[in-house]
Amino acid sequence: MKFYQSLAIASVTVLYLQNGWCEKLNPMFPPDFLFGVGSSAYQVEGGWNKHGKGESIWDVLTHQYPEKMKDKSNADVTSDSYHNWRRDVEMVRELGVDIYRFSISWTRLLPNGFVTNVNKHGIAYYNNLINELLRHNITPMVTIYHWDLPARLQELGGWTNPVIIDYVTDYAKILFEQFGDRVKIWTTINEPWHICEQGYGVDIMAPAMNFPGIPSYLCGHNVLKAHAEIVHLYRERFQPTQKGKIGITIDTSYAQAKTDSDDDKVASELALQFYLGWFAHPIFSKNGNYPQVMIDRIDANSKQQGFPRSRLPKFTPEEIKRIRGTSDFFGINSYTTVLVTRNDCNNSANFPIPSFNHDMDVVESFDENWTKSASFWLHPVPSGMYNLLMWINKEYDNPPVIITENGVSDNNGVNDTDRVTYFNSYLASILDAMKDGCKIMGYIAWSLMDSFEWTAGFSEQFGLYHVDFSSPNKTRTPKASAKMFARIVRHHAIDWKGPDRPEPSIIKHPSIIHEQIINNSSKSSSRAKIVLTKKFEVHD
Ligand code: GBH
Repeated sequence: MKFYQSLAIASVTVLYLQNGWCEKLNPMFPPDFLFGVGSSAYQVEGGWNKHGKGESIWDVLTHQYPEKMKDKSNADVTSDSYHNWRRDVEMVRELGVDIYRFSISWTRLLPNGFVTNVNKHGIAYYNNLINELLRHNITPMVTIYHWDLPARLQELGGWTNPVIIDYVTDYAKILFEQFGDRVKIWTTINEPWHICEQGYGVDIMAPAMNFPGIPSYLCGHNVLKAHAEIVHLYRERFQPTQKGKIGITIDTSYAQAKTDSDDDKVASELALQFYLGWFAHPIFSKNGNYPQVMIDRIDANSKQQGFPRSRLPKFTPEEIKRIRGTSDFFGINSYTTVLVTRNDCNNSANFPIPSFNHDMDVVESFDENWTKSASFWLHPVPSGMYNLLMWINKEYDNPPVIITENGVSDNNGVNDTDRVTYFNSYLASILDAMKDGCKIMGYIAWSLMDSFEWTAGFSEQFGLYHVDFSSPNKTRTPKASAKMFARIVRHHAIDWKGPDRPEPSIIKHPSIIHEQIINNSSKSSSRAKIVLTKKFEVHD
């Protein structure tokens, strides 16, 4: 037998062994592909006023308006990770993942939001967590801002007031100084669309302002500038010695044209530009700035509505330059797909005027046949993940992507077969996108454990670990999906037990229409291409 033949047989044998003698070989991830799990401070920590922690806008919302939560609950205690961080790290170890993505609570560190008062108990808590992770070779990935704004800053108008840019950069500086010697992946701001539109335009997230059409664009403007300032600070003062990566995490559902009609294809493009492009175009496109289609539509609507200027603020050429390229990777959170069609001239969808939805001009719906989850907005449609990744690839010249959140909700305790199917089918779609050229560096499952799901309270759960919220220690138990995810991580392969993939057909994105609408969009990017590797300084 020739050498290369025995080599081939040997590697096939190894592959089979790695897959645990499955009946057929499951698709595999490259060896340097990173796996992780995520959580966020307000959702898991509890200890809302322990050891000097100050109040955030979520403390205010849940305490003053409990009726806004589906089960009138709050996260005063929740999974109590403030006391259970050792067990949390043990769970991350059990899963065998490379990364734990968590966020830092601004008011645990800076109780009233300002650097004039740094809470040493907050510093100690995150030091403990970070050190325990590193002791077990797990890379901490820290989200600087996951929605829990200091209440004091909200009194100044929160993200609608440009002073936020300085204050959030001050806060980030403390994080780099205190933790940057050990934290090598940072994301600045989690899901700007949710912060701005769900927080200011409607009343779904704190501060629940319910003021459509104006503040959300002011918020977006400041979020983008703040993100850029944090990244410039890191790159100038910390990255040269600390050598970490920093990026943003943006979210969208995939917007699938409801029918094959040109109008519906235009709706798909409009939705992706308004949800994702609003924050991605200024950072990742060749020319920077908001998507042209967004500028044009909001300018025209504002004029027609009698505003003397556009409700979408303008960036100066210097600001456009300062924001563009400020992300070492493209962090994307995505859970589901929506079907889209155009609103019509009569505004039949009855959107408030002015409003984000009226500006976007898209009506969303679901396919009755889609599988359901515990969240009304979340239907598992794995092909949507493929389509979204391909859209990002094309629109922003194939940036290195980290899927920073993906997961599904249920209420089934530890027998979460739907979640097992969800992760396998979404990961299979991600592999398809990688086969078709997308640079996907890593995948972070949402979520490590059951927790407070914002206005849904505890009525729907995303955890790989079940949390018994009625027990004193908030006992954590691995679900079927945790065991399955650990196998995926160990073998770097999909873990199908059944014979078939649930959704084999991939619906390709209508790329022709894409070109018609955004004819001046990016085809290539001068942004430095930084490839994340498994080698993080701190482990060397
Ligand atoms: C992410 O947001 C968050 O980053 C994470 O904290 C959260 O736990 C996870 O997803 C699951 O929701 O009226 O449709 O707005 C994703 C977006 C935020 C979508 C909450 C649903 C409430 C219902 N989700 N939102 S909606």
